[in-house]
Amino acid sequence: MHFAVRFRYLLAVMLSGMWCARSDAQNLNMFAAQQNQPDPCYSEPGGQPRRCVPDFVNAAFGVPVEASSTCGTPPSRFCALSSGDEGERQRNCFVCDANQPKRRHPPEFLTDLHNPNNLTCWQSEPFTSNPHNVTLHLALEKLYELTYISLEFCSLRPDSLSVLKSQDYGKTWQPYHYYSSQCRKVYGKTKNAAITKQNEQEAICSDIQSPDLTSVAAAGSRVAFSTLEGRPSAFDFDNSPVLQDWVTATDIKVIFNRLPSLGDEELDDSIRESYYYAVSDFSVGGRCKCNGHASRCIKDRDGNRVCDCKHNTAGAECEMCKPFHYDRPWARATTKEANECVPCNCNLHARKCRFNMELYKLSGRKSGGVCLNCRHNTAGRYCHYCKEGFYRDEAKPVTHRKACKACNCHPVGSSGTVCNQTTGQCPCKDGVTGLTCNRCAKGYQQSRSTVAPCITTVVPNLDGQDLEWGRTEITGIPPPEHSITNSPPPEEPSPDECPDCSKSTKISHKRYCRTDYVIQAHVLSREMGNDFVKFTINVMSVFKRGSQRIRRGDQFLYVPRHDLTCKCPKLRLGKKYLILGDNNDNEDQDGLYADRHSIVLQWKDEWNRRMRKIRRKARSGEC
Ligand SMILES: *[C@@H]1O[C@H](CO)[C@@H](O)[C@H](O)[C@H]1NC(C)=O
Ligand SMILES: *[C@@H]1O[C@H](CO)[C@@H](O)[C@H](O)[C@H]1NC(C)=O
Ligand SMILES: *[C@@H]1O[C@H](CO)[C@@H](O)[C@H](O)[C@H]1NC(C)=O
Ligand SMILES: [Ca+2]
Repeated sequence: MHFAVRFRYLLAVMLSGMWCARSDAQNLNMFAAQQNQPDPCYSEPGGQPRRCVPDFVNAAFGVPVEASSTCGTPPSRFCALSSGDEGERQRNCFVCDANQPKRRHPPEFLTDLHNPNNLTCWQSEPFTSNPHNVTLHLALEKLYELTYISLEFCSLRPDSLSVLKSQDYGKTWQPYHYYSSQCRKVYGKTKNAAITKQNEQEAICSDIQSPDLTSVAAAGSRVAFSTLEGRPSAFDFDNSPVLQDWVTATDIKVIFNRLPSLGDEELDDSIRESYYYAVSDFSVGGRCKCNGHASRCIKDRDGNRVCDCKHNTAGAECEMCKPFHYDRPWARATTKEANECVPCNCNLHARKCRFNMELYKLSGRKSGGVCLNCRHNTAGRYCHYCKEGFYRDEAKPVTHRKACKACNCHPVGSSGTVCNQTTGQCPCKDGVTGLTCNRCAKGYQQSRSTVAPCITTVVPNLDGQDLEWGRTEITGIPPPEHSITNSPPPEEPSPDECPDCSKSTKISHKRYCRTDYVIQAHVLSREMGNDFVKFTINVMSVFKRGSQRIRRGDQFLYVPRHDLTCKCPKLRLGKKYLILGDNNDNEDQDGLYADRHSIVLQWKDEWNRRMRKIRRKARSGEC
């Protein structure tokens, strides 16, 4: 930054009176003119983000200044000193009167349009003792990055003055600069002290030449403090947070501490009339602070001055990333790097995200955004995969609202509700197949059991059967008739080979006592073995438990194949039976046993009461 050069140029501009003014009307006009112009915050062509800054302005222009002392109420007499043709001191006296337009010297004249040919001056009240402090307070109502502060005097230039700045709208103040002919005596500072990298935020005291009393009244006597001059990091300003902070202020205060002595120790009235401060121009050169992310400042809805932030930034100074743009940390734009804020990648499934430094570092400083509240059944840091119970529909883009499909795992055929998130395959029970586990695999046949909905069969099931049970179907409730698939019945034996199993249909107490177990069961499926047919039954009620301690639920029932072919007993799939049988002595079989000696009767609901009655009687010892 060729600061000194620019500063001199600016000074020249200011002194020539062509001062570039800041006013809202003007800003509006500038805005209108800029409407069709390329946005300086983006490269042209290409639209790449790049550093942009608001115009360099006199931030004080038109801004009201608060003065601790202003002449004119009541009117008072002043005498400006000047030197006559022969070097003698001349007095040029006038009156300050706040009520007379041509004799007013209000604080507005500090920051009005500066015309060197018609100086308008603010003027303090005359004071009776030197030193005497008078303060000017300029509130910019926004953070600015200041390049210089300049004061032009209308009459005698002060001998000592201090400049302070605030970064918090006037709550706290820190010294910015001192001017004095006696730095050490007045401010306890070394005159023109050197600034090193270690004390770049230190206010220094510049020597101010005691004005030659013969030319004290020369108009245009000016002091100007440049904020960066003599500070080593000024040439690497982009990379110096210390100096970036140093030039930042919301408010500037100037305190005039004393005038040079006019030589008269006793202030008589004639001298007294010459002791006052008068300033024709108070300028503050700088830019609205936007951290390189805005090319102008505007007024927001509440009338506050704020940056017109670009690069996905937000805040009065574009000092943070705007919502949902937290994929990398906020940074000030530099000439090399725009450091724009980057939106989180949530595949259109989330509206919120947060920044995570750990993840950012792990990614090689590329991405630190973590999506919050992924919608559309998505999950993950980028909402990039499907949440449990859903799988990716590859036919749709990952950003699609329906990119994730419900697993819809069959409640009976699946052993869980969570499918493979890529393929959608539900976890199927043994013998069950299909994406949602809704069919019996080849070589399996549908049973009525929810535990083993498909069981192996000797008769190959070439097509596979659809499990048509609805979600509400649970153990014990019969399926719709049409879903029952009967496998071919066992081959018919010749009637001669069949025993006479003339059946008693009477359920007597005696009969109850004579058998080992009495149950009500639902026949679910059938599996052919060499000597036995293995039925899967659902035991619905147990009236007598037998030595096998029969419990309710799905289990096997073995029937000798020969007996079955003789229809002794007769068992049909999907039907309910009352079965009175004996304990199974075959240790190879894990289930109940029935044969031609058992009583197997198709169930009638009225038997419920009857069976309970018998059971009660039997339990009371009557067997
Ligand atoms: C000087 O400025 C004052 C205040 O703005 C104005 O009233 C006056 O007319 C100006 N005089 C000249 C000669 O321009
Ligand atoms: C004037 O200001 C100086 C420096 O800020 C201070 O030390 C001094 O006490 C002040 N004098 C009065 C009369 O307020
Ligand atoms: C999901 O299926 C794919 C393809 O068959 C397989 O590679 C992957 O391991 C499965 N994932 C899980 C969690 O089982
Ligand atoms: Ca003025």
